[in-house]
Amino acid sequence: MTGDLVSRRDRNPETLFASALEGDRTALARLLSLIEQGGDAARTIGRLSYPRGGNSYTVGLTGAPGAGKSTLTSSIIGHLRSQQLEVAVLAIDPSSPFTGGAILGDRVRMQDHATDPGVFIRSMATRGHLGGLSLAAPEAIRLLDAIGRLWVLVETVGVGQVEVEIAGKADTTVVVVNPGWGDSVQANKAGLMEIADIFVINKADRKGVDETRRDLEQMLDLSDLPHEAWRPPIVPTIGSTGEGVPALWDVVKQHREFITTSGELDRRRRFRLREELREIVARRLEQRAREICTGERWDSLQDGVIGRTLDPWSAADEMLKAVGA
Ligand SMILES: Nc1nc2c(ncn2[C@@H]2O[C@H](COP(=O)(O)OP(=O)(O)O)[C@@H](O)[C@H]2O)c(=O)[nH]1
Ligand SMILES: [Mg+2]
Repeated sequence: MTGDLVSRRDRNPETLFASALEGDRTALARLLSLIEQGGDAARTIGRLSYPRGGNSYTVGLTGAPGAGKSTLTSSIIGHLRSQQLEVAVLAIDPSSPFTGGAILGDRVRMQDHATDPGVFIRSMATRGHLGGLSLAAPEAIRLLDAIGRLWVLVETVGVGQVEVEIAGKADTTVVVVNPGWGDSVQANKAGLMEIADIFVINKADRKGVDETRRDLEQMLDLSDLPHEAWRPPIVPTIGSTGEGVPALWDVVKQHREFITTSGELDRRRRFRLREELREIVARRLEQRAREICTGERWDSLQDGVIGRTLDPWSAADEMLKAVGA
């Protein structure tokens, strides 16, 4: 009985949000779980977070599985912590068979920072289908923003269309490749080229760095970058030792400066919000469609279509009348 009361209070988004604002990490972790699950609690969290946000800056790291994103992220955390900067990390994992085991690996690797109060690390998996993540990820980022994390790092696997889209939603997107990337078939190359603000050639301790740099330069030459726009720099790193990480971070800061002063950051954020809003509306309509496609009316329209007294389009029109669409 008492246990029930406690767990109910523990799941109350308002209470959790207030605690998270005061630095309670368990409350923050619970809020992120609620966001992951979607539903009413997630909406409440969104309403609480949104007015408090707008201060943090998001850096996305994406690339093929095994490229060294988590290792690199860990080194970046170390670099930021050496300057007393606080950071939150969201590792987004599509729970595919390829990366199913990676969450544990990420945790182990990032464990160096597990007890540091200036660092908050969270893996986020998809429940069900990927579409849910395209709404859950920005909501999670807004929550981290609302509780005052000025730097939010987001690690995503750059394999499929949706993952690449999510990766492209960061303010600065870092695409991580390895020497010999030209031979790799795992990454969505065209998609990654499109979203890259910065290229990292990680595992620069291996041979083939120069060839990979040449390949990337050539691809950049062929792409139609707007005149005088930012040309994505190429930075070699060794994630495991942290070599090249300060140089990478300098470039991240330069990019931030560039898109802030050029107005590109505002344009990107506006575009993202518009897309998200559209997606929310689409999800709501989808939900509504599931709700109205049941019951007597639905059955009789179905019978009409099966009996060929009604065509499917007219039947759909009839159903949509119910929602005034
Ligand atoms: N040789 C070498 N190995 C690295 C480097 N960075 C990461 N690795 C290793 O590459 C493997 C995959 O790294 P991980 O960070 O999990 O990749 P992720 O899947 O992109 O997050 C691990 O065994 C790392 O230790 C590097 O710069 N050089
Ligand atoms: Mg990883």
